Amino acid sequence: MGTLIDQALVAEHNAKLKADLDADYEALAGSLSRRGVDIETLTAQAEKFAVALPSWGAGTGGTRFARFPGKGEPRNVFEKLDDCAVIHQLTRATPGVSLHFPWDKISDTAELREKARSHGLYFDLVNSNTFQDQPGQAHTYKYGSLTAQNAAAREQAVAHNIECIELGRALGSKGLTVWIGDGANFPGQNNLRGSLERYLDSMRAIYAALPDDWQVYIEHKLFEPAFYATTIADWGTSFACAQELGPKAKCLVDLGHHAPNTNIEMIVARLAQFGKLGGFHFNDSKYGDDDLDSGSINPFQLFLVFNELADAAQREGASFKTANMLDQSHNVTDPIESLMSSAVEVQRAFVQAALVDREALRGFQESNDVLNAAQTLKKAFRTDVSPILAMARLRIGGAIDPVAAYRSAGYREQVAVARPAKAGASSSGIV
Ligand code: LRH
Ligand code: MN
Ligand code: MN
Repeated sequence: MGTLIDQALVAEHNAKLKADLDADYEALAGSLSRRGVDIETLTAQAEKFAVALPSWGAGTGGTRFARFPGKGEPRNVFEKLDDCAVIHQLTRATPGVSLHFPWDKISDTAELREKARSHGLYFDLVNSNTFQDQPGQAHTYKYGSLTAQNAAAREQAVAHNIECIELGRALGSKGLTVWIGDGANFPGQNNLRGSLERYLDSMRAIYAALPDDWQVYIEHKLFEPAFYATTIADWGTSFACAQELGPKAKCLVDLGHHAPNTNIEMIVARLAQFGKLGGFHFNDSKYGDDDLDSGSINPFQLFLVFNELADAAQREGASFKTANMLDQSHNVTDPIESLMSSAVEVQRAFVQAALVDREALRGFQESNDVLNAAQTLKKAFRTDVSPILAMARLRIGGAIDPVAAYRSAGYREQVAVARPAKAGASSSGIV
C-alpha cells in the first residue's frame, strides 16, 4: 500500500456527481455574468492555486494532555508523502510539502526527492525545531535556543538551522522557516533586550548560510511555551528583525499566533506594504494557537486576509508572491480529510477575494460610501464559489468531492492494515 488512490475510482466518483456539478456551474456562470464576471477566468485561477501541506499534519497531533492516535498513521516521512500525495491527487491544490526537522528523519535526500517527484510533489519551505530537546543532544533548550544565555546552546541551535538549510537545499526547497519557543515565564527571568540581541546574533549566522536563491522566514507567536514574554511575540518584532537581517529575511504569519480579535488582515497589509510579507501558516482558532482546520471558525477573516493579498497583487504585479502553507493539528478528525478540507477552504477564500469588485470598492472608499464599501466585500464573501472549486478540480484530474472520494476509496482502511499501530508513537514529536 502507500500508493495513490486508483484513478478509475476517482473517475467513477466524478461521473456520479458530474451532472449536478454542470448544472450548478452553469447557474453560477449565469449569475456571475450578470455581475460582469467571467466564471472561466476564476476557474482558471482556482486551477493554479496551491497551498503546501505540513508533513507534521499527516498524523494526529494531540494536546499537551493527550493524544488519541488514529488508524494507519504514517510512520515515517515516506508514508507522510504518500498521504500528502493522496491529498493532492484529490484536491489538486497541494503540490508542496513542508518538512520539519528532525521530526522528519532523512537518511537519503536523493531517494526522498525521487519519491516526491514520482508523486508529483515538491518540497516547500523547511522548518527547524529548537523548541524541544532531542535524544542525545549535548545542550538543553530548556532556557532558550537561539537566545540562550549559554553560548554552546546557541551555537547548537544555529548549527541545527544550518543543517536544515543543507537538507532543504538537497531536497530542492527554497526557504527556511524559523519559529522558536524562546522567552520567559517570569518577569526578570530574561533581560528582554538582551534576549533579542542574542536572537539577532544567532539569526545573522543562519542568514549568512542561506544560498543565494533562499529566504529565511521569521514566524512570530504571542505566547506558548513562554507565558510571560516571548522573544519573537509579534509582527513588529518579526518585522524589525527581518529589516535588521536583510533582503532575504521575511515575516511569516501563522493565523493562530495572535491575541484574539487581532486584525490579522491589517498585519498582512502592513507587511506587504513594506516588502516583508513572506508567507503564511493557515489554520483557524477561537482562543489561541488552536491549530484548527482553516475556515472552520472564522472564514470571513480568512477571506479578508486574501482580500489584502489580492490588493497587494494588484498593486505590485507578478513579482508579489507569498509562501502559503497549512499548519494544523488534528485531534478528532482524520488528518487527510482535515487537510483536504482546509486546502479547499483556503482556495475558496482566494477565489472569493478574486471576486471582489476592486474598482467599485475604490469608488465607494473615495466617496466615503461606507455601507456600499462594506457590502462590496460581503457580496464577494457571500458568493458560493463551490462549483468553481469543484470544476477546477475536475478539469485537472481531482475529485469533485475530495472527502467523499477518499472515503469511498477506503484509503484509510487499507493503510491501517499496511501500517500497524506502534504503542505511544507520535508522528510529529508532539505528545
Ligand atoms: C508553533 C508552530 C510552528 C511550528 C509548528 C509545529 O506553534 O506554529 O510553525 O513549527 O507550530
Ligand atoms: Mn506555525
Ligand atoms: Mn503554532
